[in-house]
Amino acid sequence: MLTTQEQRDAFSNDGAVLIRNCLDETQLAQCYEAFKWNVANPGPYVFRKLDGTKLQTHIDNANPAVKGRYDDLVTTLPLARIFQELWGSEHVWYFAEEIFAKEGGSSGRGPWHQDTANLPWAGPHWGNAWITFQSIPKKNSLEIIRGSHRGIQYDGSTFANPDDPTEPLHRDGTYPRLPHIDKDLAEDPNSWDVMSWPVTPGDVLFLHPRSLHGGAAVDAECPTRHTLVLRFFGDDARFRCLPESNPRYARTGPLFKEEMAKLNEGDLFRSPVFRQLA
Ligand SMILES: O=C(O)CCC(=O)C(=O)O
Repeated sequence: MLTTQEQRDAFSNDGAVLIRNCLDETQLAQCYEAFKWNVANPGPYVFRKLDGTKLQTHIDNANPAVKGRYDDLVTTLPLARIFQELWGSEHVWYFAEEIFAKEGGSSGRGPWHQDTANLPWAGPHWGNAWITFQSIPKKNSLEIIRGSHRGIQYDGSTFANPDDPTEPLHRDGTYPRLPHIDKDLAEDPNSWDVMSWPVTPGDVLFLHPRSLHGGAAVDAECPTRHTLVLRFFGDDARFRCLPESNPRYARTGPLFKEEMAKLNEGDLFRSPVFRQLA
């Protein structure tokens, strides 16, 4: 086994677990090369709404031009096997990548959110492998609310309003508005159970994408964070229709729209477009 019972319990109960020294130098270098290509070649889902604001972050998602490269790369990494163990799933598929680049020491925290507000996903067998290429202190790392993958599904954040990170994505009332977690924490540091870890290159944070999570700010001490997120799913992963109110996200979410249109509420999440790894 690549994981301990303690790590499997942590993923299941808390929604996240950090596994240290998960990738070797070669694997890490290959991931970083792919990340750098991604940054230099933005795809159709590159996110520019934070450009010029205090939250400026280069975010890109599921770039079709680099799909083949990641589909091959993930066959050489231990991540699928680790998720197989964390979930207890017989099979594992690779979904796609997302990249986050914070530079210049002045980008504020990425809004708290659940990926399942933006993407049509349900079920326990989903996972993000959060891979960061710099050493990051705890205060600048990804933060996750313990156990929130099993809690309320909130509306998403538009990620477009630096003054209100809870500005709703669907705003039709299907899901409650996101709580203002930073405001709550400023008033009472114990109001939310926040998990985060310092990371060094090679460590991988495995999180369930329904967990409430947000990337902490960078600062003078930690000016750069380059993060590659690789997403996977397993046997008990299902399609869940998103609200229809926001045209960009209506029913299927923005990614793999044609494939997603073939799925109905509650269907097993399966499509030949996703590489099977186990
Ligand atoms: O790294 C970040 O700032 C955010 C990561 C994230 O949202 C994700 O892994 O889905």
